[in-house]
Amino acid sequence: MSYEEWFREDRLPHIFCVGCGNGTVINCTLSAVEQMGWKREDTVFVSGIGCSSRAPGYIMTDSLHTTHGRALAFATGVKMANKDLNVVVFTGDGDLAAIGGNHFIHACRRNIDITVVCMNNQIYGMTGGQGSPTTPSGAISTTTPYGSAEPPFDLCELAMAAGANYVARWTSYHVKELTRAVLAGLENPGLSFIEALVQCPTNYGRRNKFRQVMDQVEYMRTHAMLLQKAHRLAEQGEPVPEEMILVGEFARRSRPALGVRP
Ligand SMILES: Cc1ncc(C[n+]2csc(CCOP(=O)(O)OP(=O)(O)O)c2C)c(N)n1
Repeated sequence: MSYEEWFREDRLPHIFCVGCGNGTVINCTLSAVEQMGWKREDTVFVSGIGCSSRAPGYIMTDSLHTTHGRALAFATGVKMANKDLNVVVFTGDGDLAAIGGNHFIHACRRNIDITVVCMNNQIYGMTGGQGSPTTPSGAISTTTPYGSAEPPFDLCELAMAAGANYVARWTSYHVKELTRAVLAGLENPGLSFIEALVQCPTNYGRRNKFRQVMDQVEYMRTHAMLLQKAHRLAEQGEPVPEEMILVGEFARRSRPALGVRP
């Protein structure tokens, strides 16, 4: 229940649908922030536009709810203006990887000392379920009524290739692992990218044969494969089934970073 110290109860009721996974990610992040011992007055949450980007509104710190896709640009400005601030970005897959894709790769390249938590529901949630850059091939959305014909981005591979210091992926099922990953990201200087796959029962689940909220959570549980296991399989020449969700720590390194406290 550590979120309570940071939670703006006066903002209830929140806008998330019943069964949405975003609350879990907010809770995991606040739990990690609390373990860091950060003070509210030194901590800033920044977001773009989308369901996930509403997260900072429920947190008791100064925050920026910015324009669609531009969260990382604003966060970069905040951090470069005052390196003493702890800066955490909440973003969605559309916000981060579609309209904000360019900001994403350059923030990773610059390796700005901020932590980015992406709630990846694999769809444009807020605008009614259009396909996003992470919509799986074959998945149904309002813009891909016959199944997406495109391959999705792997956000973690992208962040790693672009230069982020810390990269990890978990899901809203993996509460403890996700919290630990956010904590590691907060501790590690440079850009930390944590992808959290989340269920979106309203706009993704009901179109993709997840009739109940728990069906999608169960899917994430049963289809998560530890990165180490995938590497082991690859070494043995065994293919990793395409539908598996690789989870774990993709990168933890110490490239030179921008905005680190002197
Ligand atoms: C410049 C601009 N283009 C489009 C929109 C409309 N818009 C609002 S939210 C959104 C997509 C949100 O998807 P995602 O970032 O995946 O977040 P989610 O709602 O799924 O959490 C879009 C396209 C906008 N607000 N501004």
